[in-house]
Parts: sequence; C-alpha cells; structure tokens
Amino acid sequence: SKKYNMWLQYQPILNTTCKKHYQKMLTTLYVNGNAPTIQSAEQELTDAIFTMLGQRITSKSDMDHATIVIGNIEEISSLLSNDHIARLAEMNEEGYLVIENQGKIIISGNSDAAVLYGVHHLLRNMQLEQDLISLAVFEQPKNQFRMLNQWDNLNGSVERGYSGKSIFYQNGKIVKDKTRIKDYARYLSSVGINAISINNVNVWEEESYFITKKYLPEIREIADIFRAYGITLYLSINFASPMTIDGMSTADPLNQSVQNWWKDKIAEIYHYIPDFGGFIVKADSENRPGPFTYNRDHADGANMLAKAFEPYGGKVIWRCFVYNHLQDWRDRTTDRARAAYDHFKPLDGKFHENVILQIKNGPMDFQVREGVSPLIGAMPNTNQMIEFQVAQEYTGQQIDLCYLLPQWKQILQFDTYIKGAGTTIAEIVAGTIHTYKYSGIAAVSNIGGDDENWTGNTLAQANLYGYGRLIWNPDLSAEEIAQEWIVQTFGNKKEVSNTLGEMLLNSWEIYENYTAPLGVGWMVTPGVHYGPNIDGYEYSKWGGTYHFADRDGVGVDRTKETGTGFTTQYAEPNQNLYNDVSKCPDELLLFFHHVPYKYTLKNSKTIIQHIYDTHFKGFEQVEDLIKKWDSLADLIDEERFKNVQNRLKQQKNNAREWRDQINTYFYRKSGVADKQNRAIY
Ligand code: BDP
Repeated sequence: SKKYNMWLQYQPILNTTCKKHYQKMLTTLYVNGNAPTIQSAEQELTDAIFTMLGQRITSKSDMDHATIVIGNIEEISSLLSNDHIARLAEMNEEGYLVIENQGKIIISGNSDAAVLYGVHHLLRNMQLEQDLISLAVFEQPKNQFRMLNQWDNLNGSVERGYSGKSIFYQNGKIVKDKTRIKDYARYLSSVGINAISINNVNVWEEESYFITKKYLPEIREIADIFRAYGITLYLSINFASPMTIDGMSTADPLNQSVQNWWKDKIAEIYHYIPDFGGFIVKADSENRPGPFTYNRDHADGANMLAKAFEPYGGKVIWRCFVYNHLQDWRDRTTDRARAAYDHFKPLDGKFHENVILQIKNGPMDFQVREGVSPLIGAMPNTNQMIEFQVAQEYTGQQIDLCYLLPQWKQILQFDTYIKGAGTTIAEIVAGTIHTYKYSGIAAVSNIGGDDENWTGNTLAQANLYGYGRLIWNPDLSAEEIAQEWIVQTFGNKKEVSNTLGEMLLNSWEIYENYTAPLGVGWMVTPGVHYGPNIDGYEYSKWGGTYHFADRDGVGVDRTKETGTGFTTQYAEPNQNLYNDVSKCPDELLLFFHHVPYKYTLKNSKTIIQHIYDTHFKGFEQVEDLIKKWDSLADLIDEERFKNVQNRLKQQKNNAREWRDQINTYFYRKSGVADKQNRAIY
C-alpha cells in the first residue's frame, strides 16, 4: 500500500516525454558481481523500473550490449575513462559514480554498498523526473557512521515509540517473519544508513541474553538481512552482563575474570556474526549499571570492551548521556546541562581507538530547543559522534507535525570555534577537524509496526528520510530534502509540493510557538512527555528544576558569575555570547538566564508579551496547517490524507491546551496583563 511504501513509491511516470526517454534508455542490464548487496541493488533496480515504466529490463551476459551496467569499480573499470577512475579513487569507500556515456548508464562505486547507493541515486532522479542524458554524478558520504538506534524491547514495546509495536520483537520473542525487517533495511539503504543497533539502550533483564546462544542464531539472521543492504548490526548491552548472565559477583572492568568473560563473549558473537559492528553502552545513566559502582571511570569501562573487540575490528559506542537524575537544586554545580562535559571532558585521550563517544545534540535531552552540547568537539583525542532523535519524544510524538530537518541543520551548522572559526559541528562529527579514526551521526529511530505506515503520522516519514539524506550530505537544505521526499512520497504535483513544503518547513517553529518558550524546555507531562505540565518536573526529584519561574521572572541562570557556570563549557566567543544576557540570542535566553517578566528581548517585546504572542500565534498556525492540508484533499489518496487530517485535529487540541496553560500560568505568576487583552484566565 502507499503508506507502507514510504518514499519508495516508484509510481508510474506520468510525464510522457520523460517516460519515453527512460523507456528507451533502460532496457537491458548487466550486473557485475553477486555479493548480497549487489543482488539487492539489481532487485531494487529491476522492480522499480518495472513499476515506474511498465517494462521488464532484460539481463545481458556482456557489458557491451547492456544499456545499464552496475558493479564494483574493480569489476567494470574497462568501461570507465581514466578520469572517472581517478575521481572515484579519490573518494571514500562508499563513494559512487552514476554516469551516462553514449546512451549507456554506468553505476559503479568503491564497494558493493556504494553500487547500491548509486542505484538509489538513479531511482531518486527518475522519481523526480530528471533527465538522464549526460549524467555525471560523483558522490560520497560526508559522515563515516550513519546510524540508527532502535529502542525496541523484546516484549514488543518500543521505548519512546509512537508508531506502534516493534517490527523486530513480539511477545518476548524475535519475530519469525522478517519481511518487514527486510523492507526496513531497503528504506534505510535508500538514504544511505550504514549501521543499526536493534535493541533499546536500556537493556533490561532478558535482552541481556541477546549476546548468548539463546538469541545469537536468530540475531545472525537479522544481521544477514541488514548486510545485504550495506548495514552493519550492533547490539546494546547491559554493562553488568557477567553478573546477570553468568552470576558472577562483579562487573568491575579492571577485574581479570570480568575482562576474560567479555573476551570470550565477544569471540562467541563473532563466531555467529563475522562482521558484527559492536556494542552500544548506556552505563551509569538513569539507573543502568556502569563502572561507577566499582569506583572506575568511563574510560575503564569502555576500554575493557574495546580491548576485547580489537582482534575483530568491533567498536564500542559509549553514550555520554550520563547525569545524576536525582538532583539537588540547592547545589547548582549539579546542573544537568553540565553533566556530560563534566564527566567526559577530563577523560580525553584515555579511550582506545575503537571507542566512539555518542553525545546527544544538546546538553539536556532532545528538547524542542536547546543549545548545542559543548562536549562535541571538546575532546580532540577521542572519537565522537552526535546523537539526534528522529522519534519525536519531546516534539509532538508523531501526533503533532514537526519536521526536524531545520533543527538538525542549525545544530550541524553551529560554529563551536573550538579550533577557530569554521569548527562547525558538521565538520567535527565528519572527523575533519580532529581527525578521528571513527565518527559520524546516530539517531533514535521513529518507526514501528502496528500500522502499515511505519511512523504513525505519515508526515513523520519525512524525518526518517531527511535524517538519512542530511547525514549523507549536510550541505543539502531542509527545503531540498523536503521537496525530494514530497515528490517521491506523493507524486510530482506542484500544489502538493508547495503547500506541504511550507507546512513542513514551518512546523518546528509552530511547535515551539505553542510549547515551552525561549529555550526553557521541559514543561511536559512527566513520564509521557506529551502535553503541557508546567511544574510537572519543576519540583520533582527526577531531573528537577528547569524553569525557576517565580513572581519576578523565569529562566535558569547558567552564567559563570551567578549561575551554574554551564556557559564556561563553551569556547569563546560562544561562552561570552551565552553568558552575557545582552548578547544571548532570544530563542535560548531562558536556557541561560533568569530574567524579569518585563525584560525586553531583542525582538523588542517583553518576555511576558512574547510568551502570550507566540502562544496565540502557534495555535492559529495549527489552524492554518489544517486548512492547508484540507486544500490537498483531492491530490492525496484517502488513506494517507485521513491519517494526517486526524493527527492535525489532535494537534489542534494539544496546541490549545498548551496555549491556555502556558498563558494562564505566566499571567498568574507575573500579574502582567496581555497588551491585546486576549482571553487568559
Ligand atoms: C530520554 C528518554 C528515555 C531514554 C533516554 C536515553 O526519555 O526513555 O532512555 O533518553 O537516551 O530522552 O537513554
């Protein structure tokens, strides 16, 4: 069905000139090699051409008589000019070329996976109805690791999953029918994802056994599926596994028998999965076990595993989401925002070269708006990657529309100045600033399998698509990516492209308008994280104290002089930019400063008036989203149309609730009336 096919609709090409052109060019295929990835590429190409053009491409046994040739560079260099070969040689392992030469299309690359990416490049161009004559594309990914983290549990639930149950597990078992996993692998490879971890970072009792004989034979099957799409498999582990699995008395990373236990364990895993990627570890975080129990640090913990992985080329992806979740607001140095930097920065240079630190994009936790994590780039001698959240935990849970590409773009473009101007997050995680051995980008996935459409809200598919495209090429704009996605998903219709493009691009700002203001974050219902609850976390022992609203003002003082000192974790000039209230950008003001309600923003409004205005506006913007979507009724199939229409209706209720609660709360705290006298109670 259309909702199941996401952006790989391969709809029949309607434009007749274009269709004739393709039909003429794409008749016969020669495939070099038979590695699983090459077979996937061939399958995708032949199936897609059949649905788009209504013609079956025929296989040729020699290159000369084929109109398309695909294969690894080693196999088909005879068809390429010296110049082509030289250009390919300059690119990384996943670099590919797609060229047209005298009526023949050649897709080649530096690896089998690269060929698959090249095939998807061609298919994307065709769906966008581009000309194929004199194509000369040379592409390589900017980031080495392009990863997704599934937060799926064996019982079939998905932590922070808003799209139904897991496609990997059901009722305590790995699913027998793995068709859906295979299709997921297809979608991921079409946007260049090359690594996946398939279980929740919170590893509870039974998932600890994933690294044992009980589950490894079936996990191997999953690894085989992903391998055929160029995707390497990783597992999240329980740091206390030696105790949980084998009843040992300790998991101390410096204990010899613990080290031996892991060595044997990792050897066993490679026996099943020879190209196993490695582990993701959430340790000493939110009640998960870790090295702190034994008075060891995180380098001790990570290095123990890294050593055991060395003979196999495996990696340890160590998460930096480490903070004391039971904070004491009387001690400002326990500011949660400071935690990752305070824990990890002193350990720079102590990690083995096959350890990669995975750092959330912000210092807190995937809020609608946060500063960029100052830890990223601050450890020149330690591999790092950034972590995004495609799942919309704090951004509307795939009920509310929130296209996250503009947010991710902004984060990647952020200049840390750590090594002078131009030290952007994009360059740091691409490994071009500190020359990391391994680096890249990971994100929490947003898919599930209850509903055929994968993401609950059909429009949330844009975030998954966009995530892959952006991390392959961070220079693509949020708009370009939206347009690519729209055309492939809903067909090439101007009105849909225009209207939906506008809806997507404004949606993050709209969401921000009616939720927590000016970077303060966290005014959500505790636990579920959807809907407003302004003081829900404010006085709770879990996390604690995020907005400090009182009768005089609002915001968290994180300055050097009077606050938590978090601002000092940034390099200059960012440190000063955030520390100085007169310079701090409006959108983050309350993240860094506690200010009176009548404080005037750079946009010339007072804080309190800004809160009222954005909240009234945000609600109206949601009403406008509904109108816009309704105007597309005749251009979109009923099923997907209704799905989104229904979500937008729920979004409107949510926006109303946020608007009213936020406005009322701040009116009552401040006693300052709205200048426009709108209804606030
Ligand atoms: C938070 C989620 C929680 C995750 C945690 C994490 O609320 O469910 O376990 O992040 O990243 O955002 O480990």
